[in-house]
Amino acid sequence: MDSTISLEIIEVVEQAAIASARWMGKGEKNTADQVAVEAMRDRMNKIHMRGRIVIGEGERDDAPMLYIGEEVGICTQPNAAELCTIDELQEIDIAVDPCEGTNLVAYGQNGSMAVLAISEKGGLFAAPDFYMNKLAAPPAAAGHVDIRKTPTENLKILAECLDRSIEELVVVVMDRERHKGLISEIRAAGARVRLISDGDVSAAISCAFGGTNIHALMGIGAAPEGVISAAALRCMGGHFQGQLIYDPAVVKTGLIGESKEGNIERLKSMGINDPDKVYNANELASGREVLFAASGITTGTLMEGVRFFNGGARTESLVISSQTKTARFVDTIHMTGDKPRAVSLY
Ligand code: VTB
Repeated sequence: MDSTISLEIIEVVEQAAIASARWMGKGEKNTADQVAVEAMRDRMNKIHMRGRIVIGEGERDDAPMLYIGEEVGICTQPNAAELCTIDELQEIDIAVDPCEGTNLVAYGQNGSMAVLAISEKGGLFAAPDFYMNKLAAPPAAAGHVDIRKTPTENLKILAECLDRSIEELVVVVMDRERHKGLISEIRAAGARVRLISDGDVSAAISCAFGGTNIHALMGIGAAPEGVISAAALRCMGGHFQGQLIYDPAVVKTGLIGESKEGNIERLKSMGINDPDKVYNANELASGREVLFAASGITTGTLMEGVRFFNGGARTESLVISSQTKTARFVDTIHMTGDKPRAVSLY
């Protein structure tokens, strides 16, 4: 993978975050998403790369932009051989979520971000638009906790790995009816629960960083975002496991079909013969090189949201690279006004 991509990709998530943040608090989640998609796509198409969207806004018919299979980048043009170097012509796979937590943006709440993951061709699991049961935990617990164990067992293991009591653990869970039992069990085990209304990618990656006071993410969210979370945790050595949910009795709304058998067939047609398989971070983001980038739209645990001022905007982003073994926080001032002016540092 060409190393300049990791620098340019920062601008991709920054531009998506800025576009979406203009719609913060306006109550229009679809617009907040759409403008992020457009901005992300525009900026991607200015990069010397040969990208293919493997996780995006949906199938081509439903999503006019950043649909699954869409090619992005200068090196996808017919005359690419004249425009690009051999390195830049290597095919890469891209998973995007231009506005993760659309409701959070629409209602001006914390924790939304523009996010993506990149790897060489075949390096990211092309997850179907299903739900996924997820378990994320810090590097110290990687490989010790296991989604096949009960939450109570995992909390005991987590406490041991982190050298603290269960009472000192905080688990993030999405506030959903389907998590009623899970929430009761975590509380009964002694840990504390942080309920979020949306945005489990932010919660998952927060597990990889000490000092966030987030020690695990448990529960069911969307599968495509599970792959993006796994990409970050794979680079950081954190724990991530995901198991697809295909039984409408477990999750009734949204992404999966009405019939369990029908869903199993759908998975088979996508090449997934074992619907109960537990995927770990290395399987969901298996590439030799994996790159993760995110920019805060509204303020979250790891990043500030976009702050607009007269003549510009300021963003905070995070780029994690398996190649350089870095997690880089980038604080950027974008000067958009015509007249040069002094920018406050605080
Ligand atoms: C959302 C969103 C998450 O999953 O909850 C979605 O906030 C699906 O769950 O961040 P619901 O259908 O219950 O809302 C995520 O997008 C990602 O996992």
